[in-house]
Amino acid sequence: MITLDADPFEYRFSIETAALVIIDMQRDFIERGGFGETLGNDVTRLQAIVSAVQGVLHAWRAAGGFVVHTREAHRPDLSDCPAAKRRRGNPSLRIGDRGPMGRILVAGEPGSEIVPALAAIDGELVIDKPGKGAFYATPLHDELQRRGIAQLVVMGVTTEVCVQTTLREANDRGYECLLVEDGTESYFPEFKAATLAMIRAQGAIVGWTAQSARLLAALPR
Ligand code: C5J
Repeated sequence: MITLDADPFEYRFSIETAALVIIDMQRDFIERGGFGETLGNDVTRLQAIVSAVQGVLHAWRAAGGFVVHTREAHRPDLSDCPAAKRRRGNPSLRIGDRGPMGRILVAGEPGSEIVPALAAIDGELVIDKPGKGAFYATPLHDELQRRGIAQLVVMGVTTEVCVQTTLREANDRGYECLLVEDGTESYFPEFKAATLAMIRAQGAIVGWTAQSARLLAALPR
């Protein structure tokens, strides 16, 4: 069992029963011309965490841990995209429209791919999800249960949308979750800070948080 100095108190996990879950580190959120930018956001904030996420990913792989990557990506016919989701907001391009990286948030298009520095390798699970949460309408829970996973170490974007929704879904399903503070980011710094505070409040009501340096120091080499 590994014990991590986390907030609001120690987080315990074993590399055999934990999964590293990396949420939506896709070109559509992180690069210019994707979904994030069509909504008027500055994507450079998200680009800044790629190296921290990569550091944890490499250390987790070296420790022999299981890795899950998620992508917010719809079927090409958009049959899994509610009309209300497509209508929402005032983006310059809507889900399914063609942009500089192909059709926005559509599986198989260049924009829906994970950024090259974090691409999945053989043996890692990649989940395409139609919602913000990674458990909604996906096989994720079954895949984790099948492998005896009980703890999730989570990174990715954006902190208050897909990351927070996934953490809450996971918590309700009985997983103990740690969010890596410098491995997640939002287009809005105040939303990131509020999310971290909400997660660890009231005695880890949703989960724990810690800087990646603490996790890296605790992982077996
Ligand atoms: C958003 C996400 N923000 N991955 N998706 O729409 O957080």
